[in-house]
Amino acid sequence: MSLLDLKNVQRNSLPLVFIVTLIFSFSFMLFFTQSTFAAFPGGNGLIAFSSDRDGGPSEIYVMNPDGSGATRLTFNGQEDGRPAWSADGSKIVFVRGDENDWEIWSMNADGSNQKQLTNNDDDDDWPAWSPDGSKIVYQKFTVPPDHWDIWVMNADGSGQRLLYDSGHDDEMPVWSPDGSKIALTQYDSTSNSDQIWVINADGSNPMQVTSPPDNTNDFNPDWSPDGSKIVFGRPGQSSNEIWVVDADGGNPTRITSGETHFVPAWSPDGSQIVFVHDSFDEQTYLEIYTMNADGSNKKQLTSNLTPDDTPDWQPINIAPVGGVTSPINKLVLLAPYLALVGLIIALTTVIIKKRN
Ligand SMILES: [Ca+2]
Ligand SMILES: [Ca+2]
Ligand SMILES: [Ca+2]
Ligand SMILES: [Ca+2]
Repeated sequence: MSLLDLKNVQRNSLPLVFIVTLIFSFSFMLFFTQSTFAAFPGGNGLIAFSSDRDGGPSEIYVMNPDGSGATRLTFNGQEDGRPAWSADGSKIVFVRGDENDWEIWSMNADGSNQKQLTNNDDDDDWPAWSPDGSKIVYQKFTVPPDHWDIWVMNADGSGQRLLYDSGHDDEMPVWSPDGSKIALTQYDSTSNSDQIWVINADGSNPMQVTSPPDNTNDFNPDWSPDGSKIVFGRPGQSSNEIWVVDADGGNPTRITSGETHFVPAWSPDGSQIVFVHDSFDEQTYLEIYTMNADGSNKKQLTSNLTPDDTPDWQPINIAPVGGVTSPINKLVLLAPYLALVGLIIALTTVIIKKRN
C-alpha cells in the first residue's frame, strides 16, 4: 500500500489503525511466546553422541540428523559420554572420567566453555537439564549405602544435594518437558527388576510406571516432547527392544522387534526416536539410527568400526538454515518483520491524519 493510497483512505483510517495494531500485537505475542519456550520440544537440531572413531577414549560429537557433518567437540585422554542438550539447545551436559571416577561437565553447543561441575570420589553420572536450564539432575553412587541415588545441583555445580533414594538403585533420571516431574529407573528387590518410576521434581510422590517381567531391567527412559509418553528399553528373549508407555503407565507398547537397541531419545518435534543399534557384528559395532516414533522407517546414521553411543537430539526454537521449517517456525521468522511493517503503517497513518 503506497502513501497515496493511505491518503485516500485517511478519512476512514480508524479501522486501518485497528487492523495494524492487531497485526503488531499478534506478531510480538507470537515472537515472544516462542522465544521464551522453556521446554525440550522444538525443531529438530543436531544429534550429539559419543564415539571412539578417533581412536578413543571416547569423545563427544555432533552431527546432522541424516548422519552428515560429524564434528568433534571434546579433545582429551579421558572418556567423554552421555551428552544431554539443554531445552534451548545452547548447552550440553555430559560425563567425563574413567572406570574409577566419573564427573559431570557442561559446555556450549560448539564445545567451548567446558566446565567441571562435580569433583569428588563418587561416580556422578547420567546428567539431564531442568527445562529452564537452572538445574541438573543426575545419579550418584555413594559408599555407604552402596547404591545409586538421584541428586540435583544448580547448573553451575553449586548446591549439590540428594533428591531421591528408594533404598535401592535409582538411576537414569530425566526431567519432564514441563519441569514438574522426573522419570528414572528404580530397582525392585521382589521381582529383581529395574522399573520405570516418575517422581515429582522435588523428589516427592514416587509413582510406578512400568512392570517388567521378573529378572528384567527396563532402562533409558526419555519423555516425548509433549510430556504424554515415555520411551524406554527392555530386554527380550535374545534382544533389547524399545517400548513406549503413557506417562501414567498406560498402554505399554513394544515398537521394535528382534534386534538389540539401547538409549532411545525422542526428537524435539516428537516425530522420531534416535537410538543405538547393536548388531553384534564386529564390522558394524554400535551404530546410531533414527526411526519414526511408531518404530517404522529405520535409518542408519553412523557406519564405522568403533562404538557410536548415547545420542541426544538438540531442540531448536527456529529451524536451521536449509532445514525443514514448520508453519509455526515460518510465522515466528516473519513476526518481527510483520511487526515493523505494522509500526510503519500505523505511524504513517497517524501523520497523515494530523496533516489533515
Ligand atoms: Ca575424551
Ligand atoms: Ca565424581
Ligand atoms: Ca538409591
Ligand atoms: Ca560405529
